[in-house]
Amino acid sequence: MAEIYTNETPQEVKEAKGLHLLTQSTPNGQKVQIMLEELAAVYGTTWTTTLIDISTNEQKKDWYLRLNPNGRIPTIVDNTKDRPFPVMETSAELLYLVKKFDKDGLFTFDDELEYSQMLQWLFFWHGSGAPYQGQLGFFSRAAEKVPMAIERFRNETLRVFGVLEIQLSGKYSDGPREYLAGAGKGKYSIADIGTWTWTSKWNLGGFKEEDMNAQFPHLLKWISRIGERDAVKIGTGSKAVTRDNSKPSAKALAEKGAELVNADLNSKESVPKIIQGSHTVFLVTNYWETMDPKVEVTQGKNVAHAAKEAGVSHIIFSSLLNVTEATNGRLVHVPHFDGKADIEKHIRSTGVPCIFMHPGYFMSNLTDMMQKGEDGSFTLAYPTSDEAKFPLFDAAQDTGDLSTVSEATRKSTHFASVTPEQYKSFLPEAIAEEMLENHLFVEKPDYYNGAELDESLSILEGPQLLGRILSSVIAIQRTWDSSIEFESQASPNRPNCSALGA
Ligand SMILES: N[C@@H](CCC(=O)N[C@@H](CS)C(=O)NCC(=O)O)C(=O)O
Repeated sequence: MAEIYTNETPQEVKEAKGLHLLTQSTPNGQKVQIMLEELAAVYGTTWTTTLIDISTNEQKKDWYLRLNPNGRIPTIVDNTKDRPFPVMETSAELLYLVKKFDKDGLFTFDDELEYSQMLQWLFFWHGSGAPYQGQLGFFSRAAEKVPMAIERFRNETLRVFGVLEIQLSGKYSDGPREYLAGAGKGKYSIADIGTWTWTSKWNLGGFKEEDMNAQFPHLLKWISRIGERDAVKIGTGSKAVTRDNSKPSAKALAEKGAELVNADLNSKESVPKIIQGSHTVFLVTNYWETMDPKVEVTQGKNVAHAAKEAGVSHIIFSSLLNVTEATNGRLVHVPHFDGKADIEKHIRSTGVPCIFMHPGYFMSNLTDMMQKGEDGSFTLAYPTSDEAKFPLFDAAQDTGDLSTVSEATRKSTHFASVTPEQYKSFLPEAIAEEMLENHLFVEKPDYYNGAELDESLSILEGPQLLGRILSSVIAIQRTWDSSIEFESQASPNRPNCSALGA
């Protein structure tokens, strides 16, 4: 039997356990993304994700064709079988997912006739809807305009919108319906999911709102009804889960049109929402937000637990040493280090593959601590001798040293060893003891407790590599991130996700 994976298959695809989704947040990708978010909300279903960039034709490469000979996204791979089992074609994927996970039949039907009705609408859109709307997009945006093709696909798209309008208005049945399939007003099912991701983008086909309202009022109401669902918003990226909605990065998402949802790291229930569908979790906890180590440790544990449940492939944690343990109780007031070490222990105990990053001493602290003298020179006053070794770390640039201050200011710089009391007098009372002991720890034993750093440095091959690892993690951390970009960048050059016109 031919190998399902090759050397070119991305490692994260080969190593995925459970369900793995290969997608881009296009109308077809979003069908499966929404379905998974629905299942996650009800049953806690978990999966991992690889984003495929269709603009580079990754989906046409040999490794991908082995999973989906049609060379299109999305594809799901079920790794719980003896041999990884790939599923292609969105409607087949939706059917596979409800069969496997929807134990209570919430998104499908038990009744034979209702089930048949669901299949009819699912197939109608897959075979007679998406291809027309897709081709309308393709020809409308193509550099070479072919009026006959545009006209044909425009008319056919309007015709299939009309078919949905007949069903939803109940014109030839029992009056208006809420959903495409099911008795009475119908029930939300995979037929709606499969149809909605395309029809909700009717405006990209060049249709006017007043015409749509006049011709397809029930279709438009159905589009809004489904668009209100949380899973639909999350699965399409119109809703973004952030830790703090007031941060500039969260605001940037909002400016792109995303609705922001706050996820509270303190709440066990809310953390899975952030982690769901992530490939790798990069965790940074902030002791200084509450200055309560219990809060920080609880947040770290909540994330570690949810990451394990979600089956993520790695946790990367920005950690620190336990000062109390390293000094055998000599320095016991550095909870912003100790708490992180506790979280690290907890992450290790989950068994999820993990990477711990122990950043050195933040150089940004130096600018706060540097005192400018009357003669313009700078003094750095620390409660250590000038022999203490500070592993300087610039969070943005990764490395640097004190001489840069001299270079930048052309003034001399000094180091001053001050007494603990003097040092504390520079600082607000609430943090004075903690910062004092933190610095005493740097002096003795030393920042990394005497550990040899050769192994860590050889992994990093220099600080730039770390930067690269982190930026690639950030790029993939939330499955549907690309959708917002995608919506706003529909361009004639985008290949073959034809709803958006390529
Ligand atoms: N019939 C397929 C269509 C999938 C499809 O056309 N996907 C588009 C994205 S929306 C794609 O992969 N385009 C890239 C290409 O054509 O190479 C399905 O329902 O899964």
